[in-house]
Amino acid sequence: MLTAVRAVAMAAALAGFSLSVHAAGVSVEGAYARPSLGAARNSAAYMTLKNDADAPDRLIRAESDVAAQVSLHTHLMKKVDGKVIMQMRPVRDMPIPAHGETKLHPGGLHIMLIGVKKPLKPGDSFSLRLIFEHAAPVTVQVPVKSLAETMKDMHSRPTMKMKAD
Ligand SMILES: [Cu+2]
Repeated sequence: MLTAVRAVAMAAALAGFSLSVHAAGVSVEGAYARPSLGAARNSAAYMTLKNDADAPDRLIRAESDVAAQVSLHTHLMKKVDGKVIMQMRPVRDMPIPAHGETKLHPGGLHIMLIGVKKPLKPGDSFSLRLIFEHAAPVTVQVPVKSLAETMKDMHSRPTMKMKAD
């Protein structure tokens, strides 16, 4: 039995493919971006990052030709003169729990596109490459949604969620 398994493994190795059916890593679901507005020429991309590995991972960088600069951002609630305002600030990375997911959404974590090279309108799409600490890089095609659709997603609250199983 063992020798048979070893023989199969060796044949697989010689054929240049791995016996593992599924490579653990990070996958991306529901990616979209908001349209760029006015003269600011900024946009933001949102998505769910799913980690099916046994160890936590992190999104450490994002790259795209669509904008002059691509940064990882979050929103913070801040009290200024007794008024609560929402402010963006860069983050070093976005942790993704083992067998869990991290949701990027309006009002929370997002990938900031600073200085888009041409205005992004609903129906447009662009390519975005995500680089992780451990998992293989993932390139996603990101469709641009309308502002109304983007705002709808603002109510989905939790930024980080552990899979309950
Ligand atoms: Cu931002």
